[in-house]
Amino acid sequence: NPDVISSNGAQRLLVVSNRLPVTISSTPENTWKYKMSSGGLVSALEGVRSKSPQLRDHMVWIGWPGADFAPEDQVVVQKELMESYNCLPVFIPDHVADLHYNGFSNSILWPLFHYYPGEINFNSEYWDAYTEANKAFADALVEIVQEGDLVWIHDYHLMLLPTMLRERLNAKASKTGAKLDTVKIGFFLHIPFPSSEVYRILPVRDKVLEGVLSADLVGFHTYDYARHFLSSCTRILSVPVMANGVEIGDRFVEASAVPIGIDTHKFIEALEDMKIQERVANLEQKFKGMKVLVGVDRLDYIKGVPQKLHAVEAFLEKYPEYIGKLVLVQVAVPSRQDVQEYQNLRHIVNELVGRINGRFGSFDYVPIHFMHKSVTFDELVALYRIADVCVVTSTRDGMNLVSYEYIASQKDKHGVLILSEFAGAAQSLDGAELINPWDTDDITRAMHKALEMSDAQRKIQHEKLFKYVSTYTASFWGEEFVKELQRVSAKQTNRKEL
Ligand code: GDG
Repeated sequence: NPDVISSNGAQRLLVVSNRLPVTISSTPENTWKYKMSSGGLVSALEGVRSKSPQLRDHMVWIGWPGADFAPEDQVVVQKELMESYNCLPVFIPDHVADLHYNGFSNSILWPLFHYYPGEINFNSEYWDAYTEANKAFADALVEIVQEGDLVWIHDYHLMLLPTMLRERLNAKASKTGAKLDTVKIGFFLHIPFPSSEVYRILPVRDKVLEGVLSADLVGFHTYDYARHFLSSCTRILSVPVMANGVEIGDRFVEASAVPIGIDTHKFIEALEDMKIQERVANLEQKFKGMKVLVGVDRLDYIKGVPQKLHAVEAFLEKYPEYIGKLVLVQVAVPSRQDVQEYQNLRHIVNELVGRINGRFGSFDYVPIHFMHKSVTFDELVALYRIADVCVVTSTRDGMNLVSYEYIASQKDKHGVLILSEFAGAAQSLDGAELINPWDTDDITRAMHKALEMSDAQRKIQHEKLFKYVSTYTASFWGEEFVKELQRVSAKQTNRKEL
């Protein structure tokens, strides 16, 4: 039972995600090296921490540390993570972690929730590992959760955790008399919640919903996802559902849209950085006289990279005057390479890039610059900055932060965003050119419109988008969710007292 933080009356926020935001490696001296990772969730929570004095220094992050460790190393790693990073590791045997992450999470829930039911291959070994990993989290949490804590659980890897935790807290409360019903649990889903007609394909559809329904607040990026979740609850569990939540016995589980954002400031500051400005000048020189389209995606089938490539091919066919004058710079970050579908996708994309470059390219002209690797943050910002158009063709995407980052990086430059109507971001980003990624003509039409758009029109559209992105930031999201959790918690308490 690690000494997390003594409760001195201040409310604590326990953030739970599958992966801790710290990478651990061993050194030749047999010690451990820790590196804090950056990312949307990390900056959102930094925002919550810096803006909520009440929660400052009272935030603990709980998650899997990325690998299993020998028992003697577990003790050291746990102590060092806790002391320096306020992180509590949940140790999971490697084979369970693999079947939980690559298996049930990424080979079943991920494809199904993104409307690819054909890709799922249900097996009970995956499900057992998913259950076991969620139990490991619940067992670790019940040791440290105290009266009045806020527990914020993230994403599809941990959908059974709210109920597993609640059951353990109830058992502990009846043994010790502690008022653990004052603990509030929030759950946020970063990916879409599919229509109930798709969701009900899942063989364990009832267990997964029941797993979530002990949360007090369930958050989604969009109202549609919240609505799909509520319809699934009525249809599958036959529980009474209202416009904003589900009634379970004497409890009300609120389902809300709390859309995420980015750390806009980080991108705007980067534009002032001399190193990045040099890189921008360098790239502008390289692509002089050309129009640049940019794409930045994990190489994942939901991101619609083949659809984007087909559209560029069709565009060059339809508008041959652009041959030699238009490039697509596509960063495709390797992702989940242990999963078969991702290997297949890589072959499809390689073949398409080769075909298009072979067909339209020359010694002096390469239409598709394809990078199957991740680039540094500086390089990413420089790329966003030089691009005339950013193209997002996800066939489904919880939100899509790349579109937000492009808008931030185009401050005062007014590049155009082409955005799939199937990305959550399409519901917030009024001013983007929305397209249906399954309709190649629609994408090529939008590309042509974006490339030919007048400066005045680009300015109008970009300024609207920029205002939104710099108002609804990552820290705004984090604060909103925590405030909402505190608010629904207060409602629950009042309800009980009535
Ligand atoms: C999930 C949901 C939802 C990408 N390549 C590089 C790089 N990136 C960074 C981007 C961006 C992030 O990765 C990708 O975020 P997205 O939101 O676009 O997509 P997912 O990874 O699928 O995230 C998604 C999100 O969760 C949050 O809730 O929006 O819908 O699927 O920040 O910049 N960063 C660097 N080099 C790269 O090569 N440095």
